[in-house]
Amino acid sequence: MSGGWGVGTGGSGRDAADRSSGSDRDAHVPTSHAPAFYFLDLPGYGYARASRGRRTGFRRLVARTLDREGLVGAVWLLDLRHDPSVDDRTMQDALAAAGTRVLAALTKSDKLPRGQRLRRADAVRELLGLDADQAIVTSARTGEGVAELREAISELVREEGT
Ligand SMILES: Nc1nc2c(ncn2[C@@H]2O[C@H](COP(=O)(O)OP(=O)(O)OP(=O)(O)O)[C@@H](O)[C@H]2O)c(=O)[nH]1
Ligand SMILES: [Mg+2]
Repeated sequence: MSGGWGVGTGGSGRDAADRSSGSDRDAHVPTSHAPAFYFLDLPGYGYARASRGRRTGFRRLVARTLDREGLVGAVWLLDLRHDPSVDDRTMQDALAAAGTRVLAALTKSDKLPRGQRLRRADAVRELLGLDADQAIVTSARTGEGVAELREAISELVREEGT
């Protein structure tokens, strides 16, 4: 597939809460309680064509990433136009094995006529066994679904912090 995938982590959420309670007490400074988080952008896989060494390296990178303390979930970028590839299935297995929460961003919606987008989304979602609210049709070109994706990520991060 042509999409990479990113993983959000929320390791510093508690630190932010600790800091703000201190400043609240000492100086009555209004503080933001927004949890801090960041994204890791993993390289695209396509490793069916890569050397054995690179495949092993990539598998380790994924395993280590999914094992990170404070990992909130994975944003999995999948091209809306294509059914999941063998590599996608391998990634699905890794995500399932690690018990990672997944948001699927079904990308490049601008490349499909409007009428086909939801149909394709349902097909991909069903092939991957994802719930309706786990898959979001997006386009970096038109911005379709980007606000919704942002909100879904915020929700994941918020849930992790409670
Ligand atoms: N039309 C369209 N093109 C897109 C969209 N998203 C990404 N692209 C294009 O697809 C190509 C690849 O995008 P990248 O974001 O580099 O993909 P990637 O999977 O991160 O690539 P690697 O990190 O190299 O594996 C670029 O030419 C982007 O401009 C989209 O929503 N619509
Ligand atoms: Mg990339």
